[in-house]
Amino acid sequence: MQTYLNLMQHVLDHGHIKTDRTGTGTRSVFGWQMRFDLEAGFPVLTTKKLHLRSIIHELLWFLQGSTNIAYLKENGVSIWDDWADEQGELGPVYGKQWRRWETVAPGKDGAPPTIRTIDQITQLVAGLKNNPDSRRHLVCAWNPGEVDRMALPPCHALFQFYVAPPAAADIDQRPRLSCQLYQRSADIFLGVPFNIASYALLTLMIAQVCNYRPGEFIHTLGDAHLYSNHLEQAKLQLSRDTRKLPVMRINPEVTDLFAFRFEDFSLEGYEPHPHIPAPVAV
Ligand code: THF
Repeated sequence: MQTYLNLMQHVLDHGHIKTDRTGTGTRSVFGWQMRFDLEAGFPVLTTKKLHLRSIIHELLWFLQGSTNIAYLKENGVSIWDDWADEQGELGPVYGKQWRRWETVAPGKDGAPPTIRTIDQITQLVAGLKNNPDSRRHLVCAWNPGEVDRMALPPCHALFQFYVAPPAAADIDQRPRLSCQLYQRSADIFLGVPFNIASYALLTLMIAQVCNYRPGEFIHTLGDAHLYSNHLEQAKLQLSRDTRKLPVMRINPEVTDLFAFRFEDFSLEGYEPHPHIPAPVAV
């Protein structure tokens, strides 16, 4: 996770001082990339303790196609509370776009047009299994026709998968599955550690259901910023040494991406430095 600390140090040293929508103020750079080998351990921060429970439930919630925080609340996860309305609704955010992207289907033979929904995740898994070399393994959460109805337009806007053939010397001769995410806006202290762990987990889950080996998670950032009220926390983290990465164990019996439950995951050997609290900018 040294690559994450390098980003943090770079933004502290070279970030532009910018205002932002939340009124908090940031130091920010534009364009950054980090790579994580998913066979080198599970990429979760060791320089502060992360709440894996929230990350797993959030991902399962996205995969259900849900846009209401009720499921999160039932499971004690509060990371989306600040953006939901009184009914717990967030508008057509990630879950909606991943599983039920709406588009107009022209009516046949003079019939009026109808609404067609696209399940991008189901199509993704089918494509990865049936046509691994395709360059179209994409999921897009940024729906320009609907962003103005979202409580928060997606930060992790677009991701792509890639299947690489094994090297001749590899003992495990299965192809390796990698994922690259384009994140338009990246809250380096609070959000980015969540986002890395979340997409790493999604890649492990999809690799398992497709019978591929985990490859890399590549995290490409647009506006990468440290909020002005996170600077002391960032410096504290930079003073800490990194530790051995834990291993994520996933119940090997699950072969349907939508059948995973919270109990199917266990993180082994996670021995981080203590948690560092920080306020979230809303
Ligand atoms: N808005 C901002 N300003 N930052 C973000 O990271 C962010 N997100 C999501 C949507 N809007 C965002 C929400 N994700 C925490 C973590 C992730 C969030 C929101 C909040 C957070 O407060 N984490 C604390 C507590 C963890 C917990 O309660 O489980 C932490 O210390 O990590 C990023 O996509």
